[in-house]
Amino acid sequence: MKMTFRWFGSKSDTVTLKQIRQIPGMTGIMGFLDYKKAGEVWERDEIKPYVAEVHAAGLECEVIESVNVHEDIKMGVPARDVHISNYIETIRNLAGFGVKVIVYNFMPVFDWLRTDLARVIEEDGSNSLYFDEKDLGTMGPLEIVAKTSRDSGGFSLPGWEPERLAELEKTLERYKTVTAEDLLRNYKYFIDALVPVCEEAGVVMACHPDDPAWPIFGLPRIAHTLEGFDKIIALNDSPAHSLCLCTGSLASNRDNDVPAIVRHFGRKGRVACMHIRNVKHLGHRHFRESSHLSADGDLDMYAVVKAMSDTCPNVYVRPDHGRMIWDEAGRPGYGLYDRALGAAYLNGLWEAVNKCV
Ligand code: DNO
Repeated sequence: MKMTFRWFGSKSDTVTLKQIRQIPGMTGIMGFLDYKKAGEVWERDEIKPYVAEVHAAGLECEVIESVNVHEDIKMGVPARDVHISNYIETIRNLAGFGVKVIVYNFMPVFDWLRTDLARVIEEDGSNSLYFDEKDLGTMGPLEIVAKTSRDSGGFSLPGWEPERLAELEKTLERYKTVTAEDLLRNYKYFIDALVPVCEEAGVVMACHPDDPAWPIFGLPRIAHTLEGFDKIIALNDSPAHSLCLCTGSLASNRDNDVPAIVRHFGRKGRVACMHIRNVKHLGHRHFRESSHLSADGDLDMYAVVKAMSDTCPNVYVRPDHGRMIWDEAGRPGYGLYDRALGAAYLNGLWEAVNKCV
């Protein structure tokens, strides 16, 4: 396990590289140029200073999350070829600076979705990301976007990049004729084009699950169950076509047995990285994000870490979303304190699992 921490860059993150470096066991970051639009090339002279800054802090920059996929690629329209060739150039550029894994997702329009970004947890006064399908009520996609950006506290939210949402109405309209089968076919076209370049450059593509783990607003979504990921993995046999298993996204759907999913794809050699966090179910399609501790949520973190240790011990890991605790103000889900506690807890589980054989 290589323990990493998501970092949004010194202009955009409330957390510093020095703070990250001081978390026990931290080896590197999962990096992001948060101003890049889907479809744009990440230029070498943009990547270089970012990576140099991370290295200067004594950390590695072997994982990038995310290089977002342009909607034209997901929709399968002719303009996709330009975006795919830009994506390929980005892969080559990142590889030139030592990047080994690129995390992305194939969710139409929306990345992750919550109905509250700071729901207070009554027991201890902390707050965390929260979802209740009932709260969507009559809220349509446009309203949820407006609410999320209002509630973001002025921080850019990964997956909610303004340009992605600027043409929301038009994009939603264009998706009306795209089925889950079309999405899978378009995915194959995309991944088949990338794989030869990845193999040559030594880069692995890691697909992140849909979050929450079911279709929303009638949009097709294909990456939220073991069976769905089996179909995705079958699109291309190369180990360069891999997964980023996010335990919290998968566990939002109670039908998903997360440790079993980790074992299934770990054994196939198709887990490149993991996001680890816990969720607490409060009803049907109703949950909040909890601390990482097994006892605080519904996921058995020991079982997750054991599955990882047994089947994919060399994965990159990051403690995913934390609660806001100790009066920290920051990007929802991405403060320092609770994620640092999560890392320490996961390190402890890792040590115990590996000594107790
Ligand atoms: C949310 C993140 C996601 C993730 C992307 C990967 O906090 O886990 O935005 O980075 O889905 O492409």
